Amino acid sequence: MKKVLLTGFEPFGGEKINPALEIIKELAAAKIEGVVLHTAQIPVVCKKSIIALEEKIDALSPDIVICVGQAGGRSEITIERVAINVDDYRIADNEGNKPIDVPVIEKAPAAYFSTLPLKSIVKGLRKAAIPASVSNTAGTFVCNHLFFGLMHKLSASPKKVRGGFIHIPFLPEQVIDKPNTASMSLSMMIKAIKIAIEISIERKEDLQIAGGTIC
Ligand code: PCA
Repeated sequence: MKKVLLTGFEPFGGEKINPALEIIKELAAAKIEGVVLHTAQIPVVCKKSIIALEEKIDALSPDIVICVGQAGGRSEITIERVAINVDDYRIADNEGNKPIDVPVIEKAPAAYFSTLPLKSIVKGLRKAAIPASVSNTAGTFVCNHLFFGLMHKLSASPKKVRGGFIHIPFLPEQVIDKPNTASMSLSMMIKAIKIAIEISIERKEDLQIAGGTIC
């Protein structure tokens, strides 16, 4: 059995819900073959987000960590490739922090790559008729912050733990007052995260297939 830690953020930016949180609530009781699944809610607060995640990782010692966040406006499930060492918040986080051009972690590397099998996950999701792609930016807000904190911690871990970040679209009920904005149903997103967990466990090496962008 593999121990998987799945995290989701609380609502932010004036939204009443965060699809990531709705997903983890639903998946908390789900049965996934070969998996002991643990879930955690993460605050959309700069430093506190990493502290909450680190506490969970230290308490559980998981084999895989997948963090999920809302990327309002995106139309697909996007598997993030890279976390960068910068905070540059266009909006304040849930406690009013608004850092501009400061490192997530002082003296840490400029970036870390996800260690999830990105291409395999995208392929598996598309096979299940779920729109998905690799993303080359997780932004510079709390999601990137948490993703960077995750990969920094895992890079120093004596145990080989794989981890990464997945951004998901709005739920349909969030776009009622946002014309021409993409959304995805909760059931499709739940299915997508389940598939991502299954593939992350199955595939140690990623597929060598193109998933990049021209510009
Ligand atoms: N999305 C935000 C932070 C929390 C979330 O779910 C982001 O993309 O940074």
